Amino acid sequence: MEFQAEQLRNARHVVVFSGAGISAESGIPTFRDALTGLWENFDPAALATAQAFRNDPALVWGWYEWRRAKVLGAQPNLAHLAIAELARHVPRVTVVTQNVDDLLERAGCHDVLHLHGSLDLPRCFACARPYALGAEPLDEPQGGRRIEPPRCRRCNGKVRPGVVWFGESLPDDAWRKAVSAAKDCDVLLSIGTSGLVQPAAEIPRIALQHGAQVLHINVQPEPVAGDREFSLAGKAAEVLPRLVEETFPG
Ligand code: BV8
Ligand code: ZN
Repeated sequence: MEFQAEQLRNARHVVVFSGAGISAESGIPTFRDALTGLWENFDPAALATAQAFRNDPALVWGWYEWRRAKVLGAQPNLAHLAIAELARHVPRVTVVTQNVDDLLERAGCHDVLHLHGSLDLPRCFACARPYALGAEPLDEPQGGRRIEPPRCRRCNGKVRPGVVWFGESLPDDAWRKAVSAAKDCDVLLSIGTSGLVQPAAEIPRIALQHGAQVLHINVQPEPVAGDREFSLAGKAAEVLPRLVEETFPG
């Protein structure tokens, strides 16, 4: 059974849940593409953790600055833009992302819930004071180059990336809002995520449990169960604009 466009057309509240796959066509490698993924030279368990930062702050800060430079040099793609367009037609759209880039905001999405933080909000590792990044990152270093983290103006502590590392809890506010939206929505679009990382991966399941239709958009066909879960295989920047155009023509 195919996902029907009118399910989206008649929706009162849609949740859009995104992962690294939605930024792939903006040139930001996902975590799963072993050969080209962000983690090609690094083991996620080794770098995206507070322990890694304690062990080698310059390596971890350098990795995130490399990623932040990639995002600054990237543009939102047609998938990001299609979500902003969808929000102009559906009475209520809640955008929830696992991504730490700002491409959804730059595409015109508002109140994006970042479950795993953001590259643009670094803070002091010691006293948590927010740190204002310079306008331009260092020119793009080769991935993996060490860059000494800046120091906190208040306590001289090392500045850390504003992301949620493995073993760290998700921001309370974003998590609570995401769960509440998943419980309330009529349709949840899950876009470009492997669904491996917990507890974020629970969001589509919560929506399904509360009666929503769930549509997975992924280059890999997703295994689906029951009569309210669907999968559309293809690239987000191709499938999503077509779905929005078919649902809200003209
Ligand atoms: C917590 C920020 C506890 C950092 C990230 C064992 C079993 C289960 C769970 C655990 C376990 N051991 C540990 C855990 C918990 C752990 C976890 O889930 N580990 C996993 C690896 C098993 N989770 C945590 O630690 C979380 N915290 O549990 O806290 C706690 C509780 C109370 C008090 C204290 C502590 C925190 C997890 C957050 C980690 N931070 N990001 C950074 O970015 O560096 S996760 C990071 O990886 C991303 O944010 C994202 O969430 C994840 C990657 O997943 P995706 O986004 O799905 O991307 P991926 O590359 O995997 O997939 C891309 C998909 O797109 C693919 O399916 C591909 O087919 C598709 N695709 C590709 N191109 C396209 C496309 N689709 C469409 N179009 C395309 N063009
Ligand atoms: Zn400080």
